[in-house]
Amino acid sequence: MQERTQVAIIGAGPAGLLLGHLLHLAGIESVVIEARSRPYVENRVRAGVLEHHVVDVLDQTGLGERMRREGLPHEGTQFLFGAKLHRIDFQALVGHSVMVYGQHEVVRDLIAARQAAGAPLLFDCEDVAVAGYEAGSPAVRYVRDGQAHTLDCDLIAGCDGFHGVCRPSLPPGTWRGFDRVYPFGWLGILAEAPPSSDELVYANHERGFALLSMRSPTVQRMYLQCAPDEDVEAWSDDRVWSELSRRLSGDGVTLRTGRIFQKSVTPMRSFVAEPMQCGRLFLAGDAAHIVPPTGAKGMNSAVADVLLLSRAIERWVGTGDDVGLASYSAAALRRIWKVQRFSWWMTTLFHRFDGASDFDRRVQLAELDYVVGSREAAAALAENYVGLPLS
Ligand code: FAS
Ligand code: PHB
Repeated sequence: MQERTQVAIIGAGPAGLLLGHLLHLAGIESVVIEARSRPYVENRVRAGVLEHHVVDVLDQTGLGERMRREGLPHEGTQFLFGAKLHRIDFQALVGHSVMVYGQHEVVRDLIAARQAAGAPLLFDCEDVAVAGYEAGSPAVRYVRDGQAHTLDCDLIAGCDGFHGVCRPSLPPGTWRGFDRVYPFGWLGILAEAPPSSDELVYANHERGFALLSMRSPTVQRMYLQCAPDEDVEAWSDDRVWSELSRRLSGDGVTLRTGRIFQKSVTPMRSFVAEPMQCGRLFLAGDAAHIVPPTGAKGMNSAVADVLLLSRAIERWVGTGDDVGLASYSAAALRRIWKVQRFSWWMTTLFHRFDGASDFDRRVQLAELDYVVGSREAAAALAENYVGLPLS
């Protein structure tokens, strides 16, 4: 079946759904094509911290009501090392804060908005493939309910994540990847227990990193550093709580435990694809780059890409001027490399690296001590954490 739209968006994660939402508000047609089911996408637990410009765009585009009601504004964060807590006061240092509101909640709000708008959002699409984007005749092929479809379009937004089909479809020799794989992963849990702290606690402990986060006044989100291929079945609830209590032991932290209802292991990697576009195909979000979650930048970077891309598409559709599209990749990469640096730096600051010498360990602790003891250093961290300028 032959169909047509202005923009074909592949992937219904934060990047694809927000792009569709912004284009709809600009009167530009799009079709979102998603491989998974709606329940799968809506229940996929990932990021938890929204940068201030993400909060702003949700507020400004009619998506802020539930976030404002259920989200948790955070004006600072806590660093724990040497059994001592140190607060980084974002609001005092840089005049901005962040919002703790689960990525899956943002996705649910975006899906609800798209359904309310009656804009096409196709779940359970199989055999998705892109074509014609170099020749100026972009099209997306997919199978749904056993029926083969070809969607002709003016351009394709590849928002299909790190394991999608868009980046691998790029012709060899037209792009290159930059990669760093870390020798550890995170064991993440969701637990029915009130937060053990009012703010996030990032812990540097000799046994390894731990992070105390939350999703609501009754659900905690916690992480601990583990092997990249850790067997999650080897971690009973008791073992998880015992390890977390060792790594989060320190003044003022009282771990509150409860039933763990979700456990998973996430490997850690930094990756960037350059360029992020080819002809009429534009990559955004994890399709183009991934970061270790230590700096809470994954979803926030996807939103930054989409804000750039949507403005470029609106200019092109409205005036025929393609200067925004032509410069999209360069502009997006300029910001994403700064985000990569910050995410890499936060990861090196907090994790235990096997093989690190005693000297390396002392330097790591000295850097933490410097950051929490210097207003300028703390402000530099805060500026990155709450969200670098969009351009
Ligand atoms: P996404 O991966 O969210 O969305 C891509 C969508 O495309 C998916 O719905 C997928 O089903 C779909 N898709 C894939 N292939 C397709 C195909 N062939 N056809 C159609 N659709 C296709 N970031 C943080 O900041 N903090 C965290 O704690 C954190 N934890 C994470 C844990 C895990 C396990 C993972 C994988 C990532 C985590 N991230 C975290 C990063 C994460 O939040 C991403 O940055 C964010 O989901 C990026 O959004 P998208 O670019 O939309 O990609
Ligand atoms: C989370 O709540 O999932 C979270 C928060 C901060 C991070 C990473 C993950 O740096």
